Amino acid sequence: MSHYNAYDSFKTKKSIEKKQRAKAKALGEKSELVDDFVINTCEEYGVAIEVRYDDAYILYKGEVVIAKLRRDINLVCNQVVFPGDKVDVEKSNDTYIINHLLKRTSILSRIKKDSTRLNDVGLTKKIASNIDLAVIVVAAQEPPLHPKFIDRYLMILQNSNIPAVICLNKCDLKTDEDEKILDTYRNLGIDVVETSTYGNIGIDNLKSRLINKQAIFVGNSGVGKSSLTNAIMGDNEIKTSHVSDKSKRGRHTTTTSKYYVWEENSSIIDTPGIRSLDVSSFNPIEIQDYFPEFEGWRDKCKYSDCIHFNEPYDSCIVKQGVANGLINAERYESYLRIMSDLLGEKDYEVILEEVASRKLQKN
Ligand SMILES: Nc1nc2c(ncn2[C@@H]2O[C@H](COP(=O)(O)OP(=O)(O)OP(=O)(O)O)[C@@H](O)[C@H]2O)c(=O)[nH]1
Ligand SMILES: [Mg+2]
Ligand SMILES: [Zn+2]
Repeated sequence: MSHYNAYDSFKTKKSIEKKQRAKAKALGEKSELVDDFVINTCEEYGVAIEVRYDDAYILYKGEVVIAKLRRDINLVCNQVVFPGDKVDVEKSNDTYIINHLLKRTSILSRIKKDSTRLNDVGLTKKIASNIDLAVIVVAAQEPPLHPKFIDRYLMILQNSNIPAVICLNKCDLKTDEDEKILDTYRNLGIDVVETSTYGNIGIDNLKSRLINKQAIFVGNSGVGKSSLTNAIMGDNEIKTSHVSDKSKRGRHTTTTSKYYVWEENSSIIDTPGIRSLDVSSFNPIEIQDYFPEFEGWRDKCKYSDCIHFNEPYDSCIVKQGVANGLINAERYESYLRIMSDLLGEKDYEVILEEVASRKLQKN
């Protein structure tokens, strides 16, 4: 890139906005729910612990009952009710009916790429409701720890207004490299807990974060979400499986999200591992808001609308901050990857190389 052209930047931004609008339209959810379905309170509610197509398993008055959506809601149950949802159920004859849904405090959703469609429009997949705390579970070594997954989870959670902690499981395998990555997040003020289900290390510490909360475990397959749920539940009822030897990838053992109560008022939703996290519904211009370490630098860039991507090094204080070691280079790499995904420009490596070469010149 030889020079910076303000008009090019303007054009890029216009095209970003256009793309975003089209996507938002395509993603727009139809509100087929009848008006009186969502209510504020009810006398005694049940909590959805698992939803399979048309059946919701509801924890109600101390036992698990199978319930169906009330007739006039013309949707499949798993499109309407998610683990963690509070519902007003009624027994009629031998079956339970979900008459109302209690207003949610939060909903965790992600965009799922729809491979059956030719365009790149994703589908919003809702994962769980009423979450007080999300635990981003990662593992030392198996599968390898990559900041890019953590960063994307942090974005999605922050966007859903859900507080997050990071749990490094398999700390029995921890390396210095893993420690360095964790330090980056500790320095950002994020709570990091280390655990090993082998030898019961750090489990009480993790429990202290989860007490009196409806929490969710998210993270890639094979990191040990179900093993941790087992360790907290104190039994071995949940299926877990070995990470495959060759690829060090998990095997997607858990297939649906499930809700477990481990203490009065304290529950965990164990979720299936996901391979990639799509952040395509985010506005590229706002991605920097999810990188608090850019603050204090980003407003000093030469162009007030700098996105710290294609702008020249000399005009971008964020790039200079990375080269000078003031901003963590791995986090900046995550930022560039996300930006290049969103902008459809694949050459983020060129940008990285340039910043790294400036670093060399300096030394
Ligand atoms: N070394 C080590 N291995 C562990 C630890 N915790 C779990 N594992 C192993 O990691 C593998 C995967 O564990 P799971 O609990 O099934 O992982 P998961 O995150 O639930 O995976 P999905 O359900 O596929 O998303 C199993 O072989 C566990 O025995 C740990 O603390 N240390
Ligand atoms: Mg699992
Ligand atoms: Zn900049």
